[in-house]
Amino acid sequence: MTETKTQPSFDRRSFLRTMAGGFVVLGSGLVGLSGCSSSHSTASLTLPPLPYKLDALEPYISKRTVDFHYDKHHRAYVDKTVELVKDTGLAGLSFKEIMKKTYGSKDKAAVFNNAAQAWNHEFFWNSLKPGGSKPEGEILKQIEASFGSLDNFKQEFLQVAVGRFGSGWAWLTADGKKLKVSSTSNADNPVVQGQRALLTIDVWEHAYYLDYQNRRADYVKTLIDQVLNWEFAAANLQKA
Ligand code: MN3
Repeated sequence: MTETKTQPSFDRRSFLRTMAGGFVVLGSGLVGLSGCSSSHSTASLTLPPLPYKLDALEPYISKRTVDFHYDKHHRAYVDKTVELVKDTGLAGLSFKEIMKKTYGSKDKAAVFNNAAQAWNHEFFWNSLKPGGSKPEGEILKQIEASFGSLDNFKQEFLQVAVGRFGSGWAWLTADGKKLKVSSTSNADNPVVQGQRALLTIDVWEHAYYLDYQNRRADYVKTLIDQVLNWEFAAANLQKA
């Protein structure tokens, strides 16, 4: 177990995750790194694997941006949530359950912010697909019924994303079968507001600054045109 010399990057990440899990075990007062106890209560709160390679979204999002965004920002929200729920009644719940339970609670704002950001980021990675995709079938029908045309949807989605002042998220949501675009501030999301999310774009500066500097509109338009995961959106719509 101590021989971890030349790991490829994915294995190195798995190893680091294992290490992080070990610290959790230590932190909760159990016995050391070897005690990979199945009973420790934050087992479900781990950084989910990125659904593609770090460079898979190039040239639209650079490997460097994805590396920082996933391995630093997303990981920090996960780790902070684990730290904050340790030894509380929230330990053992998923990020989604934690964000729903703490939404609007003043004394749990930090827990909400971190758990919701962990959930938002996993949803964001799944909202993107290397090589892109096109809406087809039922979801295309609903896009056209709700926005008039796919081009109108793209324009409205771009506008809400660019119009969000400060940090936040742009969303495609479903209200029954009716589709809408909206944006939320900071860690907030449509799910805790009782809506169904289909797709999201992260418009925090950390999502685009290395590649696009202050040009948020260029970043959002590029994602909309090149890498949205319409199969993920369609699957989310089917659950509606
Ligand atoms: Mn982010």
